[in-house]
Amino acid sequence: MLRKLLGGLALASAFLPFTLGYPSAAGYGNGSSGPRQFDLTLTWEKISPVGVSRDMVLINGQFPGPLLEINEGDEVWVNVHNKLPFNTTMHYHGIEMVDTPWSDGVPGLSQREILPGGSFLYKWKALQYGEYWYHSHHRGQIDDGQFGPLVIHPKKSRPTPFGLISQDKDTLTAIQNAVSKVQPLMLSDYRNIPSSESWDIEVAAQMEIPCYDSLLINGKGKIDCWSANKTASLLTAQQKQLLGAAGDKAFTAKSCLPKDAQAKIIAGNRPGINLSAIPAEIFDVCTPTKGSQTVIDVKKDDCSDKNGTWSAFEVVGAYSTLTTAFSIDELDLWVYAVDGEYITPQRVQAITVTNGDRYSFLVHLTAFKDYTIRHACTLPIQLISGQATLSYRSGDKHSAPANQTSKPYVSDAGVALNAGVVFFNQSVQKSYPPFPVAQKADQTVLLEIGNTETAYQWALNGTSQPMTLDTAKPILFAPQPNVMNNLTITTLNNTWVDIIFATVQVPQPSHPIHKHGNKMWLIGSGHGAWNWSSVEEAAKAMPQNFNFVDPPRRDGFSTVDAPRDPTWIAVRYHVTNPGAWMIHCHATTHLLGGMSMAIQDGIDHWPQVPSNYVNYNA
Ligand SMILES: [Cu+2]
Repeated sequence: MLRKLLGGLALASAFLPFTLGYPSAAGYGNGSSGPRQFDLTLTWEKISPVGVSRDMVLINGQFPGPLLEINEGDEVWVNVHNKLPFNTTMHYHGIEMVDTPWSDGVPGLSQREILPGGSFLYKWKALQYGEYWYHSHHRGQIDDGQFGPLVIHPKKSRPTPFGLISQDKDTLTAIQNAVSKVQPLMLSDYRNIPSSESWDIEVAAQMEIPCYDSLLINGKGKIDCWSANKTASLLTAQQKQLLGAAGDKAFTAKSCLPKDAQAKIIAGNRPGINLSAIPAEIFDVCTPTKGSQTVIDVKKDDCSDKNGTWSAFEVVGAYSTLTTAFSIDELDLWVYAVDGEYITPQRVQAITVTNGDRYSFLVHLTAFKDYTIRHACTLPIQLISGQATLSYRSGDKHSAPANQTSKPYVSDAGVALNAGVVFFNQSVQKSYPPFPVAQKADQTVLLEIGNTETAYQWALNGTSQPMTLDTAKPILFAPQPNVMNNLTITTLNNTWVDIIFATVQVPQPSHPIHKHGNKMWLIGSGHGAWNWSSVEEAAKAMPQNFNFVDPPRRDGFSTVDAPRDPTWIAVRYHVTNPGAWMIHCHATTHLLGGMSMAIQDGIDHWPQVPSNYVNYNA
């Protein structure tokens, strides 16, 4: 087994820069003279990420899945083998799938489900560069561990922003070497039961159950039960206010907002809520474990300059529900790419990471010691944190004093510990090189987001997507020209589209909205009701709320948290990639609860779907 594994790694490294630490998938074919190919075998097995056994999805025997390393320009084939006891699909998050929309991995939109025992060959071309991830797009399987990182190494001709970090030649060489060995940091929230069980509890309780057992980094963590005193000392003003409004005094033993407060305030005290259907383990009973911790070793090597060593990381928000503050003690983070694309670097000490986000950053290590990597929940519903270790040595593992404690920048409540701590600021995120946006749109779509029948059912525009979509004939195989309704948006090729996400129900949490098929620009956001017929009209009335010059560009944007009054965001995109794409909230239970729509982009230019995809499981 070991020999086989090493053989695979050696083969991979013959063609690609070998990423130390995080295991790469043993791909074959080098992508230029033939397709770059991977096999991903999914199995359902008992493992213990936090020291307690549960069934999880393993990908090629590991959780999280192996790193897929690809070069820009490669033809990519990913053959997914489903040895799980249930149906599944695989989605390549942020990959635009130009001319191959049938490989996007969304059941009912682009493919039929992969049945147990079946395989599906995803074929696409790597026309982008940067850091991405792949994950199940079926039910709550992300929460069962079906995800892994994906890196596309850029062509040499790509302009890079590293000259804005340093102009020293040796430093730039070290930075380039570090970026070619970028290491994934998969951040996830973890519960000790399968996602299907969580969903059954939600349905029985008629409300969501957002309280987690652990926060993991690269699949490792522990169950850390804080004392009542520690939890009380970390409560934020908003958390105290929520407790007070519900008539509660304290967070639970798992440091969660109690379930009765969730029912009263978050779930709006809707009729039908049944708190007795929620097992005590979900909110109230905390049993600590030792668990395990990810250690990332960095040595002085070809990423070193005269002052220290550069190391590059890709943070992936593989969360189910939570949003966190990510930081590494004592280290500045040079954020150089967001959702895979270069930006003008921002030098920060912390990054807010939500579901689906990717941030690529460099650190410059100058002192040999252990640095704690942290993520701590910033949502009001729970106080929880997770850690890993970044261990910097001169080369000999024992050459530095072990177990020196580093000093945190951010607390276990996700709060900056001193005034010098700067968070990454998306509102001033600039594409590098600049990527201009159109000044006017051809089509405006207004979506009013909120709950529908129950507190666990959600909609982007008044109608929850039924779960029967999973087994429906894929929309890509049966286009519906001119259809515009609560579950479908239709656009024409080479047009510009504005989508306004307006919160009409308050209180309303922030929703991480992800679009498949292309990136979008966040051209505006604000508080108050959206009462305009177009962005143009709104921008005339409140120009300070809009940016048409250099707005941030990503494949996902979060709506503005609306605790009391309505809020809105406006995104703009260019239809250049015809196909059936999903737009949805990336919080697992919101997607499960129906918070998705289909976009038939460029329906006047849809490609012919190859017959083997049309006929798959037909
Ligand atoms: Cu959501």
